[in-house]
Amino acid sequence: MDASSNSETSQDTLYDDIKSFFDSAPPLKDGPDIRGVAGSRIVCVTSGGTTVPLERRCVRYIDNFSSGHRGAASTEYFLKAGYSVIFLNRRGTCQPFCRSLPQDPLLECFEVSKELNVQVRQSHSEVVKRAIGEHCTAVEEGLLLKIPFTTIFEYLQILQLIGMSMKDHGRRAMFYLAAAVSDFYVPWQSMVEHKIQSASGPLDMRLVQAPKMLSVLRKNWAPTAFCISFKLETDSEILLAKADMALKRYNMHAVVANELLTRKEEVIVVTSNEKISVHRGKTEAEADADVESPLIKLLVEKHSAYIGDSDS
Ligand code: PAZ
Repeated sequence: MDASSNSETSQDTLYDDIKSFFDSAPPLKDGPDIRGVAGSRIVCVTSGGTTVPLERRCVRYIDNFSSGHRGAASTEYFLKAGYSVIFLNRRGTCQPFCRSLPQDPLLECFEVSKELNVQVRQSHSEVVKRAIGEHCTAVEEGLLLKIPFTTIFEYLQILQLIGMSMKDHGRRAMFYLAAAVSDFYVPWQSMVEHKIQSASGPLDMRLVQAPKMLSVLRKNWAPTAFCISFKLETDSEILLAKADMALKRYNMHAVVANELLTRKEEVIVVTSNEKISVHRGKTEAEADADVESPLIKLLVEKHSAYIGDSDS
């Protein structure tokens, strides 16, 4: 067998795996409707981690560490840069415009006035007002659409629907795939219906590899969109090699490489001809106090060059 027929075979296997994933996944309750999203440039920001259910009537699931901070902060910077954002986010993780809110428990942020009106405590009122204002404006003007997911089944089905409906936006569409998507999962058809019983002894369960959807996103769902994926590692020795590999294998326009412990301080943007290290500012007051600020600035420039290339 020659090299080209080898790669055709692995491509066929990938398509079979993807088909069987979608055919067997529990159908979505409601599909997303992105028609109301306005604006000339549009980005789909994915955020937070997917869960892997172990039972159909799910009591137990595998989860990961992702807080959704990267996706929420990036969404704010994309909105500032004039993009419309589809924020595909894990339920219960960080939301845009909420980062500055007080960490106090909800009930401690409010008080009841003498007239029995509920009001935000004076100490919190400025940040709460700003967060509500910026959030409402973005949603009401059709610039921010938030779509929640929990499981890997929901996430990949919704991503496919968004991908296919972004086709019309051509090169003006971007995918910014910061979600931490499970590499392994239990196929729906081999998952037990009811809660796994401990009386049956040690748990022996087979997880299969999740099909790599990035290549179909690029090739079939949204072939003209500008695609940025993320690569997280805990071992700095392998990080850049893995990011390079992902760039080539999935034909991404850029891969953002980050390490678990330093992900809020530094990321490295890997493209086919450069590796650019992006840092956050040293003080809270600086314009780039979040690493997402200079990161989004850089990616917006690269996206503009990509759109410009096609215009010329
Ligand atoms: O969500 P968060 O702010 O806690 O972390 C962000 C991140 C590390 C999940 C993201 O930057 C990332 O690398 N996502 C891809 C992870 C992966 O390699 O699957």
